[in-house]
Amino acid sequence: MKHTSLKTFPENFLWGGSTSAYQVEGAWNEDGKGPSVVDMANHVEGVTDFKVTSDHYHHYKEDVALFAEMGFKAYRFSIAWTRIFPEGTGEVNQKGVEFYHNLIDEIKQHNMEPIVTMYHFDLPYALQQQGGWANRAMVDAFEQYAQVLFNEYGDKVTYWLTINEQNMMILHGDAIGTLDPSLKDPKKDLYQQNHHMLVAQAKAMKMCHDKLPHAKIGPAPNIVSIYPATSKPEDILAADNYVAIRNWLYLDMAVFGKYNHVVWSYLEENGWTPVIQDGDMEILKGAKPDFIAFNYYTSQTVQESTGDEEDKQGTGDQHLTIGETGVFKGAKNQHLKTNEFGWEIDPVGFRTTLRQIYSRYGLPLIVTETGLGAFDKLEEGDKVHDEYRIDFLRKHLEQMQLAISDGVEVFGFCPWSAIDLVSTHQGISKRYGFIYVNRDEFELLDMRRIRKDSFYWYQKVIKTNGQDI
Ligand code: BGP
Repeated sequence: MKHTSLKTFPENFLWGGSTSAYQVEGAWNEDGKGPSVVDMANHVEGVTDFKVTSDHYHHYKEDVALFAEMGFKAYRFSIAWTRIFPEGTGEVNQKGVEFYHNLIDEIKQHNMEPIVTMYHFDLPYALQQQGGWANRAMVDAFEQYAQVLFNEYGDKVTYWLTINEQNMMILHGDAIGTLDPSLKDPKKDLYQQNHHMLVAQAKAMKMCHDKLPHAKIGPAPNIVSIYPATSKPEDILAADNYVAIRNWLYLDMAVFGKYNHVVWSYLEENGWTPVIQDGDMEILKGAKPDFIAFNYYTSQTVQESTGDEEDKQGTGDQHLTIGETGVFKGAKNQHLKTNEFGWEIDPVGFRTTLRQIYSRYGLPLIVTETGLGAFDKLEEGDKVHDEYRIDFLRKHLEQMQLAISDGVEVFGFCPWSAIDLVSTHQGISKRYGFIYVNRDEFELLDMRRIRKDSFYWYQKVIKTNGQDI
């Protein structure tokens, strides 16, 4: 649909940027922090681990000042569960609690809104050793953790995100480093984990509303449009299967408190239905998010499953499609270009995604991640000419404005990432930030912060509230 006049970005729109604790903070074992599953995972050969990353733990004041200079209205970051509870439960680590007080205060002093992700991939390793999310006790552990966060930071934080990309942890935990390699029947285990995460999320949303009437809370899955490879009805059905398994399972539960029927029958068919305790469905129905946060990097295209091993081919990357025999098969979209890592670039798909989520749930939306990973080059005179990133973000913003003009309610945009950080499995050289961090894969160099060209571009975008993109 064409618009002759575009709606402008709303007043008080939350322009910002995102990070996650384990990818940006470093200080992985400082001030009492316990190890998380990503600290203990085997790291991909040839790329850095998560021990130092961008050392934001020690540079947070400087970094927050740079975000403020860009004009950020909001900064989305995550709290490392293992700083608060080094063992996942039990004794609170006061130094960890203090760090996030300092960070939040710093953000607020610069007139930015803190947007807090409670859990972004970094499950305490101690909990993993007790069975991780497959263990029902995790629901209580998360509740206890949520309680501490709401008690400590509740009067300073308005926007809470429960779990980052729960769907990617379930579908691509091997790539991200959250999958327990010792699992004997991973799919069955994963859908049990999924159920426990959904119950834990529902309890956290309810607790947030009970304790903090002014606060708003929502889930933060990765949601993207799924295209059929052709108009062949079987391809369309395959896309319908995948969209339910990848997207709607998570949001139907968060918003409506029910299992998506297509997914439920798929779980039954495979013998993967989770154990549901008495009272779980009431808990799930009784919690309502105030908004939906979502991450979008690329659309995905699928076709009919051919029923052979070829269906399952894929790289294990969280943004590339792996098929499932009898359900769908990943396909290449001939109309899209890819980035240096093979991810298809699809700004129009971003508009479609925004429309689809809003039509289905009717809740306000905030984009908590999108962005372009690239091998940036630091040039003479401390310059980083990342016009490819500007181009990516500009095209996505144009489409977001079109979606707003289509009537979609969007209240914020926090691309990935506010500053360079370590990718889930492709190292620090896969950079996303507006700010360059001077280190290499294995050499830390001076870690100085350098404003990229995209920094100045985004500054102008924010200053004009998206009029000049
Ligand atoms: C999302 C995650 C982020 C982030 C991003 C980019 O799936 O929520 O943590 O890392 O993808 O992916 P990658 O780091 O693999 O390039």
